[in-house]
Amino acid sequence: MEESRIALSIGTALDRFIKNNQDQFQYASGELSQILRDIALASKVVNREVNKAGLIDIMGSMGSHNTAGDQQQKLDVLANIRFTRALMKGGEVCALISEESESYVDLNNEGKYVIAIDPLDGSSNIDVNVSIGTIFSVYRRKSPAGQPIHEMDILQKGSEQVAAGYILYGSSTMLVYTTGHGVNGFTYEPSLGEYFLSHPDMKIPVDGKIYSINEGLANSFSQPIKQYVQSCKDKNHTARYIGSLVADFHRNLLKGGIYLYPATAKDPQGKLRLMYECNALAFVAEQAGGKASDGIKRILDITPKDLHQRTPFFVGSVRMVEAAQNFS
Ligand code: FBP
Repeated sequence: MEESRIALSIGTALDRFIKNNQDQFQYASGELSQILRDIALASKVVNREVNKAGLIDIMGSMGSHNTAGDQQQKLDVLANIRFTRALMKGGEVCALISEESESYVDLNNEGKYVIAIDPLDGSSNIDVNVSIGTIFSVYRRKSPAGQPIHEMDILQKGSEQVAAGYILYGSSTMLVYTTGHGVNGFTYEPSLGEYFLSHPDMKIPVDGKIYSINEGLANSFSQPIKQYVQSCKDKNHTARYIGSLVADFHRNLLKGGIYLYPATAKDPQGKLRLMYECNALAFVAEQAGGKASDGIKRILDITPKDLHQRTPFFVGSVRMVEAAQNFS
């Protein structure tokens, strides 16, 4: 037993992987690599707080509301502070778009990158110890560095992302990301404080048997959505809905499936935010061989008009998203 452990390779550390793959990136100058490292570092701090949330006064609401009028959870605010600080440090990032901030944060520097982030997604699950996540997108600014931030730097289409991904704080903590050259997943090893490559070149199955939708809202689904959900039942597909986008997305990425958050009576534009929830997962899904749309249009082709705009979201296995779209 002990002999085999001696020989056991622990795998490729995230830092090493980023370094080894830096040349894949068109603008390879180390800045994007540093941004990925900063996101990984902040996620370790957030992971530590999330893991011991029940022991420290970090549960529950902050008593304030974010831009969408949602109750801000203490961990939402903590995560927003941690990621903002980590991304401000190096000077690579010139502007930050966050679910927790009304407008973008201009970091007044020579940075060439713009970040959109949902620091803690699935906040309704924080207090009940269900998996939650962080979602991030990285863009290059369009206007010359050092000049005032311009709207064209901020309201970029998802197809302009140079990197995107998420962190899943689940039974284990994982960082999954793409820079447009496939998708790789890293598992956090807390005793070493390091992420290691555990899921190289992730691919989502072309078809699946899992559908994820909040059927509690079914009364306000459109007829086509009701028909699509019924078709899943007719095929004895399995319903799985954690209510944490990152956790539902990650399961479907591994097993095949579809996550749908359509337009509803309460949210006629859909609930999820294009800039810091859907664009990143759409990029990851497509890079893993999947598909993402608003039911009609490719998510990555949607030109944002507002930082916090919402969109219906259909994402997952190609055949299932196409089937859902065919009902629309
Ligand atoms: P937050 O970013 O505010 O947490 O909202 C997003 C989210 O919690 C997703 O993670 C999840 O898939 C969805 O909303 C759940 O919404 P609902 O409770 O309406 O099904």
